[in-house]
Amino acid sequence: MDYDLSGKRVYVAGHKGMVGSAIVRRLASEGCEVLTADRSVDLREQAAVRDWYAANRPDTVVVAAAKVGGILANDTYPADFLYDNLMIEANLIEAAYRNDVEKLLFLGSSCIYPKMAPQPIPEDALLTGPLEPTNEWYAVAKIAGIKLCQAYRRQHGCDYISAMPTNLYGPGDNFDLDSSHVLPALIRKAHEAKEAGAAFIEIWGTGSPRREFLHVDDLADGCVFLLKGYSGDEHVNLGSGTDIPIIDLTYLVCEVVGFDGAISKDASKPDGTPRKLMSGDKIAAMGWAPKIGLREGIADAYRAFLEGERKN
Ligand code: GFB
Repeated sequence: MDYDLSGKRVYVAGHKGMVGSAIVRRLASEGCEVLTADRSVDLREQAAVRDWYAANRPDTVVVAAAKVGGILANDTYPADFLYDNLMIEANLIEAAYRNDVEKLLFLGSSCIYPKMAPQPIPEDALLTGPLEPTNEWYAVAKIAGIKLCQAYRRQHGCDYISAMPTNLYGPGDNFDLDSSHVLPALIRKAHEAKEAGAAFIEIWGTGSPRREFLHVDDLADGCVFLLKGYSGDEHVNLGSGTDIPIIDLTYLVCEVVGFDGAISKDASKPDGTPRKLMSGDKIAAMGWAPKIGLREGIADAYRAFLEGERKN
């Protein structure tokens, strides 16, 4: 039976982030009460999380809080990516159990899959091979989150589910060049080069890795779809169904931004996994599909970037 969100107290953990804020926007049409915790609640601290749950009594929880970053940040801060994410998810999931939360959605990442997984990657490729080294710390934490949901379901009958989003982008993204993912980095680089009349922009690695991108508003829609209609043990992939080489993505971003200079490659930076296109068959069979095309989505992300710049 479908889970009706109307009238529920829905806690969105990580509401200030790109993903959490998109989920809050999407929940506005569900007739529920959205709960958020301010920054004074350190989600890595068990007592703080337990106290917050006891005081606020959510019915439903979305675990969109995480320490996230692009390939270089993942590679540079392995302890932060592993420890922070383990603590955040363990505290949020355990406190949900203690406080009789009816339904919980945990968000992971497509980097949970083996580096050389078959493409498109089906859900059952999990734990079938070695991980990509640049992000294995983050991936291990996210795999632990999936397993926590399964363990609470198995031992205590909790309706905790997991979704694995592909590479995300959109309004609210991190545009800091050292810590961001590729798409916001390219938007910023192309924009600044256009403004400065520069001859070229530089991208990291060879440009040949392929990535799949999903606009965060599509992700939020998929999350609400799963919250309402999915109660299975296995995690569900949430992607756009197509991938693109980084070099082609760069051309597309330059076109949208209006920068027509050259593109150079910094081979000292890592490529990461060669390809991670997920299979969307499982969620498609349930009746969900993304709506926002890549070009349209990039234009939206660029608009959000310009708005942010104007505010600063
Ligand atoms: O988005 P990204 O940082 O993360 O990089 P991953 C994707 C690809 O774009 C890599 C290349 O091959 C990068 O080398 N790239 C080219 C750039 N230019 C740039 C640039 O200016 N900035 C960045 N950041 N990349 C992350 C994982 O992997 O994906 C996380 O580290 C998480 O754990 C996330 O899973 C979704 O796709 O390689």
